[in-house]
Amino acid sequence: SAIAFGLDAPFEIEYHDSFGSTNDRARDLAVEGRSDIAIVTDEQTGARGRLERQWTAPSGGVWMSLLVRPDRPPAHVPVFTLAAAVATTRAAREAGVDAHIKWPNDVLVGDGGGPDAADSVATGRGGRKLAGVLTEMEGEADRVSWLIVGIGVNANVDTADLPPGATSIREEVGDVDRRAFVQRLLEEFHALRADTEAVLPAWREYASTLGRRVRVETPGGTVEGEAVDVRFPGALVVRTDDGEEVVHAGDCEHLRSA
Ligand code: BT5
Repeated sequence: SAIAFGLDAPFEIEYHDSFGSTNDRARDLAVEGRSDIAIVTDEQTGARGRLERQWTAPSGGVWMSLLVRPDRPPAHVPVFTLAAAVATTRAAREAGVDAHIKWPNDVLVGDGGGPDAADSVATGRGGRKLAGVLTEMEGEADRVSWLIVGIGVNANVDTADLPPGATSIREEVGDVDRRAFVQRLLEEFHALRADTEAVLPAWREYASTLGRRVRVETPGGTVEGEAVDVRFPGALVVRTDDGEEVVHAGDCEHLRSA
């Protein structure tokens, strides 16, 4: 294996040099009744983003899916997605990358708000995407049966091998020890899943979305206004001209402030 995964982690680790999509592997293991396992691969050949989008996953990244079975109703699942973004941000910051979270779970570099931030989002030069999270689950009405949290981090990857607007740890600060990075991320995620009350405060601390003008494309239409808070289990509260809207899902864009 390209990475020696003798990790002292709170998850069993299954490592692959190459795989189609680690989320698919995690789903097969879910069907077999497994839990608390992290599938990690050096490259993916058929990785997915949200809404059927493609995810580029060349060799050198941290491409990982966590299979867990939280004793929670399906409605609480977004808090685990936010926890994954927080854990990824902490691991990235420990590696020296000035990472922030764009609602709900994009990890960006160079978009911490302020007057120049909106421009940079539009050009991709400021809000450069370092990582993303794709959560899939199956559940009954009152209880999740399995939850897969897919996390993709552009670690030791050239930006030439990524889509426009993406960045990597290599690009920002140089290569990282992926084993230590994964260990840190898993420890953080493990701590947060055990203490979900801690997720939103941590998320707020790292978010670049709050206090910003945003446009969110939701399944029910476009919502534009100032992002004022995040609310359990992970909804964005947007102050619009007509009052407050609570947005549960969508694609969020940071806009120029005035
Ligand atoms: C995401 O989707 O950000 C979720 C990405 C999850 C990837 C992980 S890797 C392990 C696991 N296995 C999988 O198959 N998936 C998960 P979304 O918010 O929909 O963003 C997708 C968009 O980001 C694409 O349409 C591209 O524009 C852009 N993109 C694709 N690859 C990228 C990359 N490596 N870095 C930055 N941006 C990328």
